[in-house]
Amino acid sequence: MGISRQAPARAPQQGAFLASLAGKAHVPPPIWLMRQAGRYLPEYRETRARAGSFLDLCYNPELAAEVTLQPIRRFGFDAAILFSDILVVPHALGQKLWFEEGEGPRLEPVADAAALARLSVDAAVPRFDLVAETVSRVRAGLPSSTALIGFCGAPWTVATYMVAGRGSQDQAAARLWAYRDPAGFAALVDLVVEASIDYLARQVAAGADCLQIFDSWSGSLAEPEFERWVIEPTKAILAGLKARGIAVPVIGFPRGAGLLAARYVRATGVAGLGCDTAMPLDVMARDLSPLATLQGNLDPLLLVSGGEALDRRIDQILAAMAGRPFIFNLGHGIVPETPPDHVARLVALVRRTSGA
Ligand code: 1CP
Repeated sequence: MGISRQAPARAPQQGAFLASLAGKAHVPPPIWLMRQAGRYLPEYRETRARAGSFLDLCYNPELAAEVTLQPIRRFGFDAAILFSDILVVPHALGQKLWFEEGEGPRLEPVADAAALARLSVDAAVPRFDLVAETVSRVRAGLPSSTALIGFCGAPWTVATYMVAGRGSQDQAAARLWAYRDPAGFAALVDLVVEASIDYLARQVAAGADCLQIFDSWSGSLAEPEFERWVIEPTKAILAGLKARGIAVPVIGFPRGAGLLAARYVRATGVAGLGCDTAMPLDVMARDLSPLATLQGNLDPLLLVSGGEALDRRIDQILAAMAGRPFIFNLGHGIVPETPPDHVARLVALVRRTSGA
């Protein structure tokens, strides 16, 4: 598990997040939330309105750094995550991308080799550099014990959007292309792998302490396709980073992978596993300890509904993971309806842990 378990470069000031990722059972466990910067925060909505469009915000280093820092100031999370989007990679490669207000992303679909040939990693550099500038601004504004997470979408998940031109429930367009023309689809995935290595390497050079790879749609693949389109490309990204001398820990988030998540960890060498809401943390921990640190997996909707049920679940998760390296998080991204007060309560309850 070579590259991902080495001591991070920032070791002398290492905070709880990087210690947990390196395999230490920290009490209380560190906490951050996927999509912790976003529409549930009034200060985000204000900055977003100033930026213009969502993409303008992603490519504005000053404002993107500001929204990255907002949830850190408000809640004191143990890690900040770069504010950007997984679809910045296809956009930087040259694919047309826009966000329909209230609906989500739209792209001009890539459906064949000719469309693929119009995309290039060289073209992506200026936009990748803007994101890297955001990373260095965030690092400069963060306490040294707060980790900074860089990220990208996993090639499979990014490809599902590139091929369908939008989000879809079944990822049918990409699955069909992969079945009908595996070599053609592999060319698309290889391009995303290459671009992602470059993108992540720039984020690390600019100050990211850790990387997360979001594979939100890995659960739509059968076992052989999961091997080919989830595990292999993720392995290739980790190998590419290692070849560039990059040793920061990587967290994989193969959402919906179920039983295949353990194989994913063993095959890719990720230091951390983001667990979705359905994953039984204690079972997974017994299987994977001490290979990887688990992260997760509170239901984002429980954070919306709150009350005693939320308090109870927080305690159950803490109890299941007591004595093991663990990073508290949600099982998927925070939703816009989340009351900020509930987030504050979550952080307070997790930090109250004595380790008993
Ligand atoms: O109007 C707005 O403000 C846009 C909403 C929004 C936000 C806040 C989008 C559009 N993206 C983001 C930021 C974002 N996206 C981050 C920032 C860091 C953070 O605070 O966590 C990250 C890590 C992402 C990752 C992302 N984007 C994923 C993977 C994680 C997941 O949620 O599964 C995916 C699938 C996307 C695509 C995307 N971007 C935006 C939306 C609404 C979507 C989902 C589209 C869909 O499938 O319907």
